Amino acid sequence: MQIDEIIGKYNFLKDYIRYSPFGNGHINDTYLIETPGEAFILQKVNKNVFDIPALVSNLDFFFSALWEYESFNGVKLTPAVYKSDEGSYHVIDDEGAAWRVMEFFPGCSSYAISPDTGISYKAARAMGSFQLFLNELPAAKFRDTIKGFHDTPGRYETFLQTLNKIDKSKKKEAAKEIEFVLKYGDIACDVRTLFNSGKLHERVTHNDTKLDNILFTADGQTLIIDLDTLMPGYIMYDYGDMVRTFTSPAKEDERDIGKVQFRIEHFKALTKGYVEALKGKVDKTETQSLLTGAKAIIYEQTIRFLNDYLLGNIYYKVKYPEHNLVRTRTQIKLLEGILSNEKMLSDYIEELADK
Ligand code: GN1
Ligand code: MG
Repeated sequence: MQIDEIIGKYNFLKDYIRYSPFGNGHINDTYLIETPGEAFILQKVNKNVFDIPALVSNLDFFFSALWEYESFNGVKLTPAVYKSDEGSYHVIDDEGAAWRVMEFFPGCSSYAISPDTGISYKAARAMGSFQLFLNELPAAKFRDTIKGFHDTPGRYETFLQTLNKIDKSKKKEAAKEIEFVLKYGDIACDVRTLFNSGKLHERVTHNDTKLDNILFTADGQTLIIDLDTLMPGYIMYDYGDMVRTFTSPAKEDERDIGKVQFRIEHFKALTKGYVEALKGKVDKTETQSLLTGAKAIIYEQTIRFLNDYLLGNIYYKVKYPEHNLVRTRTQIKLLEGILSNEKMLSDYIEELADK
């Protein structure tokens, strides 16, 4: 279906002037639609990645509960999604992809790199406030939009299978990175043990809490976007993805690995923001799992990028053939930063939680 046809399903867009590609997500296609009065975001959700019926059902549930929560608590958590003329939050095209139209905030900012600890604190605090709402939603009503999304042990298994199927020359190109993943397989084992203990509280979680999924509006609001992976999960992964994306002073695809570092002061700021927002609202096992979550998600992301590189870049959008390998290397550097400070980091989390 053409974009024009989708736009035609929203009466308030009928006088639109133009649309243009917008943002830099790795998975979905996003456009800015300008009308004479205001602008909107139009997004096409990738049907090859997401289980669209599950996603539509999750978000219908989420948005129908959100409005009341926001007005009762006097907060705004995420940009509005507007209903089509048929009264639905998503329009499904003839190929089965889902489209949505959302509120746009002129002059808003989002960051690929956290510019200062104040932003790290504020963004994590907003993610914590968002989780307070998610805590009120029944996880049993939500379905997986991607099977095994944050299943670190499962990702590790998939990676081993990939190693068995690719040829030697490909393996040679990424020999060091493969060796790293194999060396730290115990991270996946620890996660499996934690899952199997049955003690970790399953909640509705965001599952893609990277820094650029947090929007800072010109009038000072901090909003959470990119809700496609909203599904049952564990807060350790949401915390972990913030650690992964707030602490490096370099982009996820920085080629100069010397620029990638684990910034402890950002780790502290984001941990403070998140733990403060969720004080008394998560249990002890969850608090104790946070650092495991940080290690797990960075390890998992290393595997995902590397796996995609080895399979010939079939999942992530790439700008050049080694793009996923470059991304793999930044993840490895970050994970090394965490591993060499582990005791200090876990003491810091414990100290905050006990305050
Ligand atoms: C993808 O869609 P985007 O760019 O926010 C990915 C995340 C990864 C991230 C890495 C559905 O997120 O899981 O962490 O890239 N989303 C999906 O930058 O796979
Ligand atoms: Mg996303």
